[in-house]
Amino acid sequence: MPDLFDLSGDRVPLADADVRLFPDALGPDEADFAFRRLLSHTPWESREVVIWGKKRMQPRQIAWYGDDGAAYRYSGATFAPLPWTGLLQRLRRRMEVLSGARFNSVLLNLYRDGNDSMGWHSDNEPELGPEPVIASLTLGASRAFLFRRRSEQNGTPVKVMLAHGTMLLMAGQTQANWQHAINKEAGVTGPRISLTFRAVRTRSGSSEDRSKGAGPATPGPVNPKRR
Ligand SMILES: O=C(O)CCC(=O)C(=O)O
Ligand SMILES: [Mn+2]
Repeated sequence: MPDLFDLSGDRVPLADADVRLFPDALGPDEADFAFRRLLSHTPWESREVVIWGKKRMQPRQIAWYGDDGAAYRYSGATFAPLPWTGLLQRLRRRMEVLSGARFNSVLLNLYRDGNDSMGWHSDNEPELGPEPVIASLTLGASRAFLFRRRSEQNGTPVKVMLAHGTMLLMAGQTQANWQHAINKEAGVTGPRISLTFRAVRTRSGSSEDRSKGAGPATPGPVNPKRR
């Protein structure tokens, strides 16, 4: 657990961004418990995506949880969130205490091994607001989280290793100026789960009390560009 009075995390030196790491967001036992439980109890779904006109299965599995109105829009369809479990609510609370932000939904990604990945994208949908705060918790295998500037997509990416129990916090202008990705990694044999907590503007406004600054009402988020 981090020092009680140090809630700022370790700053990742990216210009025009606000990215912080909290390596001990969960203690080892908490992280082990959460990983095992989520791996076996989550109704993981595989989704189809269309890449260059061809249908493919997305190279990871997902699950979407959140408050009632926090809809998930994906490839033109809208999916209702699953209701919060006790464990996910406790994890959300921990992420809120560390980040000082409020979240009404969480996207779980399961990377079964190093063949699973996530393509370059920014989490910049209007439904997330102009400077979204996204807290991403890693459980299981370590993976490299890559950043590249949106304006310099051919540059060498900045690599941040995300290990079991680590939270990565992205805020401010991060999504406006940078993209991120998880590449395939030969040699990674174990699964990794990431939980990306977000504040989505809701249709009903029912979660506005919890997610400060949530505005009017369109379903969100999740970038259909990401593969
Ligand atoms: O698995 C990760 O750490 C990345 C997840 C992510 O970028 C997303 O869900 O938008
Ligand atoms: Mn993302």
